Amino acid sequence: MLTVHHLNNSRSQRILWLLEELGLPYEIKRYQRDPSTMLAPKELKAIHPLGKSPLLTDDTANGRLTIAESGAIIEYLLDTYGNGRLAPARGSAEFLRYRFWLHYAEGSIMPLLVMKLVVGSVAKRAPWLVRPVAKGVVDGINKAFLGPQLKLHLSFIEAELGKNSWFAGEELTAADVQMSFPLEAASVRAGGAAMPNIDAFVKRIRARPAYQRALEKGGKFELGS
Ligand SMILES: N[C@@H](CCC(=O)N[C@@H](CS)C(=O)NCC(=O)O)C(=O)O
Repeated sequence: MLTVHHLNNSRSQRILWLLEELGLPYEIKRYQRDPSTMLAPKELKAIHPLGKSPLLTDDTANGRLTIAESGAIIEYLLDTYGNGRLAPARGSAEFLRYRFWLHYAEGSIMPLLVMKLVVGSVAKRAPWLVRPVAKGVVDGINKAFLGPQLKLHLSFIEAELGKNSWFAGEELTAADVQMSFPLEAASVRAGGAAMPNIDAFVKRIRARPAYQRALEKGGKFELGS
C-alpha cells in the first residue's frame, strides 16, 4: 500500500496529482505546518530524518520502503507502477527534455523561489530599529542577484513552453507534474510580469480532472505571495 505523507500547502500536492493521473490506490497521512515558522511538525522526522514533505512509504511484500525527494518519488512510482505511462521512451529527444525538467525543477528554479521567499521575509522580521537597514540589504540582494536570476529563468521557461504544449513535447509527462509546483508559485510571485505561456500551462494543469481530484483529497492549496 502506498502512503503519501502530505504536508499542507506543499510540494506533496504534486505527488497526489501524479497518483491520480496514474489511477493508483493510495492513502494520505496529513501533517500541518507550524503557522508561525511554516516548518513541518516533528512527526515527519519519525518517517524520515529530514522530516520534509513529500515522503512516500510503500508497504510491499518485502517490507516498508520509505522514499524522500519529489524527483526520486516520481521516478520510483513510474518505474514500479507506471507501465510506461507519463514518461517518454528512453533514447528519444523527448526523454532528454523530460529528464532535464525533472531535475531542473528542484535543482535550479525552486532554490531561487525559496531564496526570494526567505529574503523577502527578512525585512518584515527584523526589529523595527534596524528594519530600514534590513530593507536596504534585501533590496540590494533582489536587485543584484535574485531579480535578474529569476528573470533569466522565467524567461527561459516561458520561451520553452512556447515550443510545445508540455515540457517534454506534445504529451503530458511527470516532468510537467514536477514543474507544476514552481510554476504555481511563480505565477503567484511574478508580480504581474507578463508570462502568457506559463499562465496557460498553469490553467491547463488546473483543468485536468486528476489535478482537481488531487486538490480535493489534499485539501486547501494556497501558495500565498
Ligand atoms: N527538494 C525536496 C524539498 C522538500 C521540502 O523542502 N519540502 C517542504 C515543503 S514544500 C517542507 O517539507 N518544508 C517544511 C520543513 O522544511 O520543515 C523535494 O522536492 O522533495
